[in-house]
Amino acid sequence: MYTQGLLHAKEDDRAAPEPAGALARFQARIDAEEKIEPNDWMPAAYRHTLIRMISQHAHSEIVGMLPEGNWITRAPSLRRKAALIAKVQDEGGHGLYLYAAAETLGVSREELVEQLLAGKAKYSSIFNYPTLTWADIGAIGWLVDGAAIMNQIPLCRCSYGPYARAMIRICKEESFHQRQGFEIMLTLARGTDEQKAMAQDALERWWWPSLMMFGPSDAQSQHSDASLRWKIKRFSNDELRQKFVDATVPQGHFLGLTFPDPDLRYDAASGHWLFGAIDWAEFRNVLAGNGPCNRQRLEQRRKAHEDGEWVRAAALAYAEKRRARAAA
Ligand code: BYC
Repeated sequence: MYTQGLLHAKEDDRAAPEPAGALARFQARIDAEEKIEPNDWMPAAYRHTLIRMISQHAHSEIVGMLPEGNWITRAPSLRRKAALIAKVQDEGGHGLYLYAAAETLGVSREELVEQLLAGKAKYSSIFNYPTLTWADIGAIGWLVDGAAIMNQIPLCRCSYGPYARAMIRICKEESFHQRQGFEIMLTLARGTDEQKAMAQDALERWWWPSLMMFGPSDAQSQHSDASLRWKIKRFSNDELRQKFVDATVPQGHFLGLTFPDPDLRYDAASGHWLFGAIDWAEFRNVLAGNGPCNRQRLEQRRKAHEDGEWVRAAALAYAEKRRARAAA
């Protein structure tokens, strides 16, 4: 519904020449920290970068509901169950705001969902790993939501208005998610030996995939230069990864847990925690569709989409009935 009037963006117009002087004026607005709004002129490549990023982000929220949804029926108490249901529901809401933000750029939600279900769209690598124990729900909140916040707080200052505004609310909710995850880890870490071992095992399995969430190293990142110039991104992938490591390692030590990285050490000269080499072959493999859960995640999304067909049909019929009644 947000795409009306913006349908020109549907063709791939990146090769078309930009109007004379428009590019310089656009960059001057960006440099002056003005927000770009849906009906403003923007270079085709800027529009396409945003559609790519916002849609990947929306898909990540929607697929991200699956690994945690898997534990709703097995949460260890009513309080934990209520918090987990609310968190998963928040993620569905984030997906909706983000699809709506993408629609302001001239692409429809139906089209984006079709791309996801056809296996043509990317979503965050992290959601292709399994949730084997209850401690994984703690580790996801603490590490995955923690990494997401580190990446997403700067997106509240993104140059594209609708994305920046959507991110403000999303970040507030993500920070609650991060705290509930840390609290689960704290409870387990202070629990029985078995519970502590469960927390340690979850940290070992989620640590490296969480570092991969920030994307390839700066040397390998194809899109960072343009996105930084356009102030879509405010920090590079490696800068954000380092901020995350610096914030998270002391939290892990507070929990009394050990990071699965023999090279992890504090460097007093730079004030940073230095970490070992990331296994980029594993990252590429997950992106290529061969992670532990890629196939299962897509199958579950396709089934959920088919099961929801009657809801979409009923909502459309209801809207049509209201429209007809209003017109009568
Ligand atoms: N997984 O040139 P680069 C969440 C792709 S959290 C999969 O550096 P860019 C949540 C990248 O798309 C996660 N693909 O790209 C948390 C590109 O491929 P294409 C969602 C990845 O855009 C908790 C290629 O690799 N957050 O939602 O400058 C609970 C080269 O990368 C990944 C967002 O999406 C990855 N980890 O930087 C529930 C935030 N990393 O498109 C939900 C917004 C890279 O050329 N997005 N790729 O085929 C961003 O900040 C940036 O897009 C990224 C990548 C930092 C992810």
